[in-house]
Amino acid sequence: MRLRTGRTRRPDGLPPGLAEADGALVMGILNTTPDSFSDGGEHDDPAAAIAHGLALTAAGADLVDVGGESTRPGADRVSAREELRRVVPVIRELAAQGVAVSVDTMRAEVAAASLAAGAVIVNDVSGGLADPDMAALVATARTALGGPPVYIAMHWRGHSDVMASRTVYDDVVRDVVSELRGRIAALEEAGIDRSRLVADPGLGFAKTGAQNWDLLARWDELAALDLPLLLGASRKGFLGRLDVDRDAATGAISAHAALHGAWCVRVHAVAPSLAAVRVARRIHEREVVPDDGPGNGTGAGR
Ligand code: PMM
Repeated sequence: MRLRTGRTRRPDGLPPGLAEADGALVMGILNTTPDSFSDGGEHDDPAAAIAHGLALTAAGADLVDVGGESTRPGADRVSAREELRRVVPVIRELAAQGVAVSVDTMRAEVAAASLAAGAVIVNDVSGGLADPDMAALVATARTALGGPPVYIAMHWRGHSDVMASRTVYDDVVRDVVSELRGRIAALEEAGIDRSRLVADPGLGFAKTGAQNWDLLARWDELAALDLPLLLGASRKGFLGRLDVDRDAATGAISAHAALHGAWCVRVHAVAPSLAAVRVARRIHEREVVPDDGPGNGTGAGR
């Protein structure tokens, strides 16, 4: 069986160290919200959020994704002012400490302030649909690295209040790919260089559980977008139905994504996904593990 549909594609505009990294990256999730999917309320004071961001990095996250607005189904929107208050001080401090930061926002105003505070990636779950000013901002903004930011465009069909009612597709994978293609074309038209773009199928956003599994199973069709791919499965509801630990299930999905050439996995718990991407990297490299004597390195001599 051929596991990979191609080499891992990665965007331009990443900090040194991540630009040339081989295999999938791990993005740690830092929600500074009182009401997110799974970690809401844990990091809504800046000091606690900064400490958690540093802990994600210490655990091996390559990037930290800072979000100030919950996208949980049914969630209300927060004001731009509140979103700015939540994310900017956290991004400023993490970036000052050398962390590669992305900002999870649908607002151009928040993206601009976050890039000025040191973020290098804009992660927009609406793919530019929620704010008509987003694409132009990303096209013209410059990060502290000197160039335009990386822009993650996720497949999206509407805000949290309506997305559960927008799960009708002819064929979910074909429709998601075609809707993403439309977005990518519009973003390029607005001046964003294709080399900075990352696509994301948006698991759980206007998708049923079965549709999420279809998107995972038909990875080759996502890869045909010919862009770096990010996957956000972490702790989402469809994993709960497996009746296993959701972080362990997330790690298994990270292995699937990394083996198929994903650029990045977005996760709450770093350790299971770090293990997954390292295993995938070894398989891809077909590397001979240095001989550490008889046995398998567990010290059991088996
Ligand atoms: N999922 C959530 C938030 N942001 N961003 C991207 N690019 N992809 C995702 O799948 C995604 C995201 C919702 O999950 P959370 O509330 O646990 O962060």
